[in-house]
Amino acid sequence: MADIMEQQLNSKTAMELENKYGAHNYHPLPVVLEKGEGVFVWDLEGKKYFDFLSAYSAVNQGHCHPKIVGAMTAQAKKLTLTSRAFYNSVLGEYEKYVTNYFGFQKVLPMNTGAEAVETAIKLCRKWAYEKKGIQEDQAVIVVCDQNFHGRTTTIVSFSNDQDARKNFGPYTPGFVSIPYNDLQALKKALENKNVAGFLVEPIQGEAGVNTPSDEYIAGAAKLCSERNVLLIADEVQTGIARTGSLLAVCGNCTCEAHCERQATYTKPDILILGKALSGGAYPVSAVLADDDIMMVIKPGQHGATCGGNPVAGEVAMAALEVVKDEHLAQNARRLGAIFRAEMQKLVETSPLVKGVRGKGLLNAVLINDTPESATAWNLCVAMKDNGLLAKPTHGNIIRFAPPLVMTEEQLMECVSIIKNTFLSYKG
Ligand code: IF1
Repeated sequence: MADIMEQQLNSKTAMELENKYGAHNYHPLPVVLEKGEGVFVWDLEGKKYFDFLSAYSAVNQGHCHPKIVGAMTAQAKKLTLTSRAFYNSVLGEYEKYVTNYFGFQKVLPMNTGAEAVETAIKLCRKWAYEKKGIQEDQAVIVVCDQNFHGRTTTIVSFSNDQDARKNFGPYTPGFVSIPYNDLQALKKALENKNVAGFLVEPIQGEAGVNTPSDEYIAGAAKLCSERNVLLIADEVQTGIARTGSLLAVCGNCTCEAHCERQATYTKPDILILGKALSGGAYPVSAVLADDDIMMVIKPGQHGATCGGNPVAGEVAMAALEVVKDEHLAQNARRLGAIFRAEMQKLVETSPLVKGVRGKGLLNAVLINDTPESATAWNLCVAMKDNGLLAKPTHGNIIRFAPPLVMTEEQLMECVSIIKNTFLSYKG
């Protein structure tokens, strides 16, 4: 311990410590963050950056939002964890709040996004056997090519990303993968009477902000409903106002809280939330469904030590209040349109950029080079040096996803940093 304490902690020594003592399961951008506030983060040398990743859309409400941190610290001083062996004074209040907020009868509280996805898979299968009448162990769940739903063994079993799944077998059976944004492919897959559910991201984040047609989710819901198949929407990354509506399945609705007034809203049978459900302050995830689905889970059949803990409940209620109070969905919608328009100008002026896509403040710029090239990475390092943090996905795509509390003035400052970096890039 002495040598660590003797070393003056700076970015160099911090990276060396991670390299020496930590598993090498990530390849971070060479920056060591020590402080965060709103749209800004600071490294160990005090350099300030715009955060244009938001911890992969977990920090939608901005870093260390005082309302969220206040709720967390107040509860943490009272009671942090009881397990579900007993009731606690926060959980019922939180469950009522979050089910009303999103318009479902029940919630099953978990901690990480992957845990929530696993929960949804188990719920769908159990419903299939006990309600739909599919023969036990025969249930099939349809997923999409280029999906990302987490990193557990079952979830990577239906990934087609070799990095995510190779040498983690044997794999969990019971999944069929079809092309994304292809309703004919879904219709064909649903001819199999053993299909229990369709698990889909309304926008594929990791695949490079793969944005489907406006009709896709509603069309999928119709096909599923006609065949008594559960539509399972994974909104871990797209939810909580990120795409300019409360949920991406709200379509083009400008809602900020749950509503069914808008014709564009597609209510999934099972809704999966995570990340910004806590504003990035604490691991909180949730699976929402109505009674006819959720009540197939009986006491002792599913759960987790920390699922539904009182700190998570207070944090999530504060985080969702911030989304409404600060009109984050509207802000994401408005600023996202400005950002894509500005990036489109870069498409026309820079040979490095071949496209921009996204919705709300979940956007990506397609770099005009191969996925194997280091161009996107080098551009991110150059943007870092110019005070903006973003990270490539799938090699030649740069995801741009700032906290939704950003102002137009700050956005335009970031646009300038991005444009200046790209236009002065020498490769
Ligand atoms: C990492 C990716 C994004 C998700 C969706 C479930 C989960 C995620 C749609 C699981 C998590 C995170 C994982 C994080 C980086 C990030 C990510 F690059 F890995 F793929 F956002 F695109 N459903 N996505 O996006 O939630 O268990 O992580 O809480 O693995 O470094 P989790």
